[in-house]
Amino acid sequence: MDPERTSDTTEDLALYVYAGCGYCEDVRVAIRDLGLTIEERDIYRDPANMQALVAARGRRTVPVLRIGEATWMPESQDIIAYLYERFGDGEKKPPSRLRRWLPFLMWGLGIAGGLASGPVPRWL
Ligand SMILES: N[C@@H](CCC(=O)N[C@@H](CS)C(=O)NCC(=O)O)C(=O)O
Repeated sequence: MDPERTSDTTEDLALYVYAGCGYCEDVRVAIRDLGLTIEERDIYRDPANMQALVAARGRRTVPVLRIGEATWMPESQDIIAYLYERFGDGEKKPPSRLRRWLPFLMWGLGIAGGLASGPVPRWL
């Protein structure tokens, strides 16, 4: 592992998000996987965040990673690639999208299984 990378911090980063945004969750999964802490700025909870985002980008689409003062990086997949490139150990790869959807898939299968093994309807 590059020793310089271990001393890299996330102090220059802020992630613009809002609650319930699926693409933001993709980025959060990567952040957790990398063991990072990145300040989140919710654009609906704090109007100043919305104002700053729209002033910089002309649109409110999130997630956007702010890097330092001047760089605003949109697109969840670009943000994820950037984080793995900067903070990954060279071997860690972004988690697949399946990993994000697996809990929902299992939940759906659980319901389907529950229905299939439920009480036999009277008309059968
Ligand atoms: N391709 C973008 C899509 C981002 C996106 O569609 N974000 C939604 C929330 S999950 C959004 O901000 N929609 C409101 C808008 O675009 O004004 C990415 O992967 O980051």
